[in-house]
Amino acid sequence: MAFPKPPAILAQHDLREAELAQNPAAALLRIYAWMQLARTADNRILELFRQGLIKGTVTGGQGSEGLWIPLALLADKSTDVISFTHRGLGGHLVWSGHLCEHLNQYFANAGSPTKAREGNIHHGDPKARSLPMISHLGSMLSNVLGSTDSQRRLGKPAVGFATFGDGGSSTGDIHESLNLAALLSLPVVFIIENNRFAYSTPVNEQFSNVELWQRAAAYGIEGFSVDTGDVPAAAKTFATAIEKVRVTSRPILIEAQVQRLRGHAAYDTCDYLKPGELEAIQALDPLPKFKAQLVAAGHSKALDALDAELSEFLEACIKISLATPRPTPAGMELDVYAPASAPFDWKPTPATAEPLNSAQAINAALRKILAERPESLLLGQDIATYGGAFKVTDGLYKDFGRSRVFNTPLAESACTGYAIGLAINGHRPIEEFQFADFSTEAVTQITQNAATYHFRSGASVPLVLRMPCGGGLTFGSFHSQELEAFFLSMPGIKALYPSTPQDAFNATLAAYEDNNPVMLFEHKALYRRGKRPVVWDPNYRAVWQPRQVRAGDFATVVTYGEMVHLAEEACEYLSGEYEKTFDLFDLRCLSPLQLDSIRTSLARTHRLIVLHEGRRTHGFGAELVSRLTEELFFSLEAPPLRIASLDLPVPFAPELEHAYRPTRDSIVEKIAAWMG
Ligand SMILES: Cc1ncc(C[n+]2csc(CCOP(=O)(O)OP(=O)(O)O)c2C)c(N)n1
Repeated sequence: MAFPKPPAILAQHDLREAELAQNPAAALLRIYAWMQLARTADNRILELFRQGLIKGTVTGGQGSEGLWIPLALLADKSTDVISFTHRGLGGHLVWSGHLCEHLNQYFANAGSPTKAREGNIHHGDPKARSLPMISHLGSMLSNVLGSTDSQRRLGKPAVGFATFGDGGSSTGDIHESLNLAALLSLPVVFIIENNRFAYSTPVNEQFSNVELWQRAAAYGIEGFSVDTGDVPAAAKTFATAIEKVRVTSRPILIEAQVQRLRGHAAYDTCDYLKPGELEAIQALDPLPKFKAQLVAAGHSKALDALDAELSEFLEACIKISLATPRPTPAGMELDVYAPASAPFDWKPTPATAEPLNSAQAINAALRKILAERPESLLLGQDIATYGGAFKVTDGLYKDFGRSRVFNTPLAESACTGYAIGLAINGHRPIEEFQFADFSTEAVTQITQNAATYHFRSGASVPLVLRMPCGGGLTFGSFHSQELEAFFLSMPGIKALYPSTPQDAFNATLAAYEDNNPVMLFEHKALYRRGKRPVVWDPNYRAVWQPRQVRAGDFATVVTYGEMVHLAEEACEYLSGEYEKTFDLFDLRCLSPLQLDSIRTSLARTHRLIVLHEGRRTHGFGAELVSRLTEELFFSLEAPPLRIASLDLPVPFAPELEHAYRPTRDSIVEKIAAWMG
């Protein structure tokens, strides 16, 4: 069905600073038209929700239009980056798309830009650099930083708009993002949409008695407050600030005073407000005040005609969106991941003539990536001059410079969000976590944001997360963990776990060229264990499949990481002492699981042993056993054996850690007991 033609004034999505001075009437009428459309659309969406035609909830922007409309009109939408808050419908309308598409999102129908996989205002337009929000307040800022930086790296004069509420201002991500933007000198306008409430909680119960814009000084950036109740004045202030940021490339923090005219969301009864408080807030509504200014300037007739035209357009759009078919589940599972990329055109050069350990093999792969792929960059703590805690990035900063290899502050969440922003915009960042354990600081960005991105928006996030993991090195609870089961219970993440230098080299290249977030688990104990020749392997993508390490017929053994080496030793011993041979598989790819060759083996051996270093309960082995036996259960000749670490935090002392995790001897003992 064709979308209705918008009123002529809505063909203009832009407003330049000069226009406000030279032709204020035209500029202000344009602002008014978009504000009125946003207001009436928000009001009608609320009614449609109350009629049960819109599900979930709706958080209207009534009272915030004096912020969103001038801002979105003033932005250079051919290059700038934004992520709106849950009150920014007006901004979305200006930025891109037809009103019908936005309504389709609310109706969650077949025409929804998120294919109805997300609700209400959780959409954007990644191709037009409007980044779709996730619910977790604070999380979108760092994405804006990354995409803005990506635009600048591509030579575009972009400004980013990182927007959040007074409630969101208390999250850690806000601090991390402000600090990062100031540190990297990113051209980002941070905007606080201060409506003085987080749901029912007033600002005096959210933070101590400071004005939010004053926090700017702590980051060494400019900050100020603006009252969006005076729309023409606010528009001028935004215009000046945006152009200043565009030129100076220094971030700015703006606290925009707005109103929240209809409570937090559709279901909010507002009974936490004092008597008369809601009426007092509603008396500050910027739209009637703005309209009165325009009427006083002689535009009464034009405004009446415009209001009627906008209302007719809105109703026509609602009609079309209501008639759009309901969505179907087709393609949902396929869309969890972005489609595979074609292999990159790598130069077929060997990593080096010398044998390498795994740390050196990863270093060689990273060097190859930096040399051959201009969109690549490396970030992480201490990875530049120092070469990383495990020296895996040794020498790369020296050879490729700070723009490609750079240190980050201790801000895993914002740095991951920043990397996501870079990735959405066409760069391919590789982020090193100093220890995999610290990735828990970035759980929201990894599992809720990056991992869900393609499913909900269709955009790819080609991002490699390097995870130095594993124990046996007396590093204690917080530097030794295996977190694969923790992360991979969430959909949308791929994961490789190499156990040899050649696989480490291949896995780094394979992870890099994938169009999805890929966790690269690197066992720290393997970094320096033994050097092996590492060659250019045209079949490097085979690391996405298991590797058969030994052949045998008594049982099928499945493992990965450092345990591959212990399993080899155990199998060797058992074949000598017990004359039993084993099909031993190094899984290599933990997500998405590729189990066909292992299933074929199990169909022959009828016995399954699963071994891993992570904890047993809810461990990765539970999934492996289940997947491998659900079809072959009745052909098994023994119950599957699961060997894993104890259900404990990783203990520190060597004797305790030895008792905690599988060792060659404990593996032999457990298999021998199982064999009976
Ligand atoms: C990190 C996080 N915690 C809790 C919530 C639930 N929540 C949704 S909106 C909201 C209030 C947000 O207040 P504010 O940032 O001021 O935005 P406003 O709704 O007032 O525009 C809360 C608590 C959330 N979305 N994210």
